[in-house]
Amino acid sequence: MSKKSAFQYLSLVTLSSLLAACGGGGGGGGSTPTKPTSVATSSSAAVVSSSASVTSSAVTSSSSSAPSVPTMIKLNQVGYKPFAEKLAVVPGVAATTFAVKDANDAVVLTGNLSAAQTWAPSYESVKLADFSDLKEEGTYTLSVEGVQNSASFKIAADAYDLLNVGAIKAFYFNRAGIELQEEYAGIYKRAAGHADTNVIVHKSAATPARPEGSTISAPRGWYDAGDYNLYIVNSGITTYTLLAAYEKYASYFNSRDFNIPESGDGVPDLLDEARWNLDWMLSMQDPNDGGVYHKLTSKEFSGFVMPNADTSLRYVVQKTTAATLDFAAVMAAASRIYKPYDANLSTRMLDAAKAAWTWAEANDKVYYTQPTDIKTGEYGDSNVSDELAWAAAELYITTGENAYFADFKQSAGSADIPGWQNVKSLGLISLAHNIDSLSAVVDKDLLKSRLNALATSASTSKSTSAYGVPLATGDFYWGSNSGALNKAMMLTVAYELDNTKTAYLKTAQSLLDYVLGRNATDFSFVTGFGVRTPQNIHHRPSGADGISVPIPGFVVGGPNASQDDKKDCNKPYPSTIAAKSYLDAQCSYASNEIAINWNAPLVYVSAALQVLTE
Ligand SMILES: [Ca+2]
Ligand SMILES: [Ca+2]
Ligand SMILES: [Ca+2]
Repeated sequence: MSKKSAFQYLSLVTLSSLLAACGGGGGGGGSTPTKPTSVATSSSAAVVSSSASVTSSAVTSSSSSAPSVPTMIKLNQVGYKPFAEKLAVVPGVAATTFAVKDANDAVVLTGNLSAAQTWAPSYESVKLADFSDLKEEGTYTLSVEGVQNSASFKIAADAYDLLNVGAIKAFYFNRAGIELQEEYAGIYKRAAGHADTNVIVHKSAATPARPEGSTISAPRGWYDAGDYNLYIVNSGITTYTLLAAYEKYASYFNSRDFNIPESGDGVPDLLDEARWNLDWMLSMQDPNDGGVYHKLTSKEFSGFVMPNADTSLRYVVQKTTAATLDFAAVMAAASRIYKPYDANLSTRMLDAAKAAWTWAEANDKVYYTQPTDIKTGEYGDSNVSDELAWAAAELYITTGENAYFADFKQSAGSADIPGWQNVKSLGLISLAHNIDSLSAVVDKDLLKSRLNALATSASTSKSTSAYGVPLATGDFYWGSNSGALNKAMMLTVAYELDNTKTAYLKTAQSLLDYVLGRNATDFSFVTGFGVRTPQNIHHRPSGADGISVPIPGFVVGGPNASQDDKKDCNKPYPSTIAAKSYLDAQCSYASNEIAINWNAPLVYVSAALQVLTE
């Protein structure tokens, strides 16, 4: 693919009408994409997990040659709020000043570049331009003598409104068991797939009440990622993150209309979208004992076909402690959040959470073991102390019963960046969000100090980084973009507890900027949002729908230093360097897949920065 064709993007005007009935002003324009439609071929790549937390061996330059100088100015391609910190990464050329020009090519701001510095993850020599002083709304470019002008970017009061809608609408596009109608899906309308009303109980999940080969009904839910399977563990952190965004920013979301089938029904659309998956999760609990099946899956990954063309048999597989505790945590949180809208549902969710908790107490070390006839994602986890802690925190907050909190073990460990396998800090988020109603059993000072320690460390890392982002070479693992966004989420949580710590907000902003273009690949990693965005995502509907432009609103996994898909990809990565290990090809499930747990923190962070920054 030529570099030029990679710049093709979906018209934001089209995007705006597609995503929301009354979304934010789109602005901008776009060329009509002409990239050939990707051919829907079968790819049975043995993806171990679509979002594995892989500890990568950092790929670093082994030579003693000088760092490379990038060719482009890198900045957030979507835009900035007027009072946000605004940084651009500039190639390490001789120039010492920069200028920002408005849409009429008039210079509106000039400033000095920082000294050149090498960013270890990309092994590049770069300078930083700080144009935070520019606060006027408008469309601009940044220029430096000797290099190409930056992509145009905007400063706008509604900078992240449309991005937030897009990130949420991606969940609608990944709904199982529903036809996507043109009214809501535009050109991405499609037939329903995977009704899942006759799901087979796999022998690994068999019980006397539900023997092997019997069937259950478990409809709805979101497809996990680029594949069509559904996994409770990954659904747990994902659904929670959306609910947490709502719990913290309810007044923001209450005024939003996402143009989904449930718009206008009196329930906030974010809660409607989350409900689609919560209904599925509820059906994954065995009512006979409270245990929760680990996943609903076909035996192997399907080819790159549309949902309705995948008619393979579907199974529920093995109840596990991790799945059951994640379920307990999510249902406990959902119970308090849906209470104002549906008291009966709220009660049902809390009862389900308690039944799950009871099962997990009696089955506290049932780890997932992939049956030999099942080849799809594992989401295995042999440490469930963090799942126990998270469920304990949510049950405590919702019920007010102090006894639950003992299992949170507040004095142990430190705050860290959550991921599907490591969820204790999700409990910290809920405790922070509910800090005004916590009983004395919680040490609030300790809660704050833990979050402050994490946020201070990230902010220090950002302040010394050549790219102005708190990311080191070791952060470029499979799904690295979600690591960046989850870090940003934790920073906003810490900032909410102490809004004198403006560095936390700036550091969160830097991570969103990173995902949206201030990175070593020149891509904005969210489909449809930015000037240069992923075109060939590893996502079955986008691969099979006959439409050249991928479905918008999905964040891709991003640079992955270990390049775990090299053996399955006939195209080479552009570089072996960690922060450049990104390949915009459908075969690249290890850098260019999408996943619900990667999109969820984009929802949270885009809402938080929209609300918290003037
Ligand atoms: Ca609604
Ligand atoms: Ca765990
Ligand atoms: Ca497509």
